Amino acid sequence: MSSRTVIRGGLVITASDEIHADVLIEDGRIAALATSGTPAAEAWTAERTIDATGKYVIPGGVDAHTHMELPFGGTSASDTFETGTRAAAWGGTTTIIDFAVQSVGHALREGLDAWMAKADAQCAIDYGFHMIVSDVNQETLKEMDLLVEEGVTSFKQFMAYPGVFYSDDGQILRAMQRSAENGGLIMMHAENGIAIDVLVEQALARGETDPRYHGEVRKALLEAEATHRAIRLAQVAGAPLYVVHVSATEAVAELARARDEGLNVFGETCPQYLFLSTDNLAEPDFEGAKYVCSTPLRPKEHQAQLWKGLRTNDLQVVSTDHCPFCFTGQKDLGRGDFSKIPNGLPGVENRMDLLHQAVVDGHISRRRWIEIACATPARMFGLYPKKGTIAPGADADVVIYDPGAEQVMSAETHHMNVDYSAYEGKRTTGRVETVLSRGELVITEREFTGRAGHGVYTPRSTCQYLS
Ligand code: DUC
Ligand code: ZN
Ligand code: ZN
Ligand code: ZN
Repeated sequence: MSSRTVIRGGLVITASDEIHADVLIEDGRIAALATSGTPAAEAWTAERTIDATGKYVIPGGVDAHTHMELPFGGTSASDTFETGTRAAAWGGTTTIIDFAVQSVGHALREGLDAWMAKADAQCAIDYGFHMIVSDVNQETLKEMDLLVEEGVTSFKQFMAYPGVFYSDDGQILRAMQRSAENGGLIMMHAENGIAIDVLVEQALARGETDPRYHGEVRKALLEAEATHRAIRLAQVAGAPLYVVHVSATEAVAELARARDEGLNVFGETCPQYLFLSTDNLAEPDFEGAKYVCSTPLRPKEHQAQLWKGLRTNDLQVVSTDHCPFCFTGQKDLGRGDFSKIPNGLPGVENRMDLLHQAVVDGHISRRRWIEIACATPARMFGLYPKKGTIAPGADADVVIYDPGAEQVMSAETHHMNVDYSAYEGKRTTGRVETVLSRGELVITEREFTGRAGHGVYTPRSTCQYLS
């Protein structure tokens, strides 16, 4: 039995177009678009009609960087796949790509199976996985080939966190060489963790224990140095590179130079680096702990360069690095020692709205909003055009967005399972009204109508900027 929905009268915005069109959805996919009011559109019949007059009709967001339930620093990120994907839907995101973690001494497969089990039957929206490679060895390298064939086509490595996720330059080079052969994409956490650990030790010895020192020891120069090194290792390996959570002006400059040289180097930044700064880290009474993440927040001056990078395409993607820890009971672990504050910020629910606010503020255009939040992450990680656009054949992952609605971000009203908002009290213009995932209503006029288990695991092809 076929089921049809038609969305009438909205402004359909994709990365490439803005058109006043009706959208016909059939059996979970976009069936057709037709200019509103024309006989072609008027002729459609459907079981369900959604009036989008005065609203935007946009592709569901693709958040290519989340950490539901991530074990970190003796605790675990507070959003489960159930709560985190529900919050994502509230925020207009219909696909996440989370990170399965390989433990040192164990196979990639074990990590992937464990994360598949955590997510299975829990998610409100579709999801995929990248694989965190913590232990590069001959077996791991062989497993990478198999995972690429199966649809886990991207691998995160860490130049930070010695003793936990850390890879040395040799391990990085080997994984990059492998990805050059198998089509995988290496995602790099670019910070010189060995040098940072020395600075952490010295800061603590001086009695510098407050959250703001987290930002001081994790220096922009050490992000830039690692970014440079990752780029050159990738160049030697003949592999593409995607640098995650870029926060420093100096790191953007490294990416821009590499791209000018014609290298396949890509960069992601996150809303926290665009909207927050070291001023937040310096908030008194340990409140700064709410803003401890890595890479760290930077002085405000860095924001202009990040916006510019997004406009000039030296940065291509905005993901959240959503990794929430409650202020009470989790961030707390680092009272008296900033290095014990679990790293990460909540944000999966806020990304689409914050980037729409950036449209309102004149930082980016509407189409660029959709490009950096939907289309490019889908193409980068092999999900396009199934995800990331509104076009015949695409999954009907669609958001009806009210561009004029005012809201105030707050822990009182958000849906993430965390006891604070990184954007508490921030006023934004624009709000998600209705969300469809493969044609099913997940949010209906600001009510959750989805269910855990609607979201399915979605295997991915290789990076579509390379083929
Ligand atoms: N950075 C964070 O802030 N959290 C989790 C891991 C990371 O690299
Ligand atoms: Zn094992
Ligand atoms: Zn990281
Ligand atoms: Zn991350």
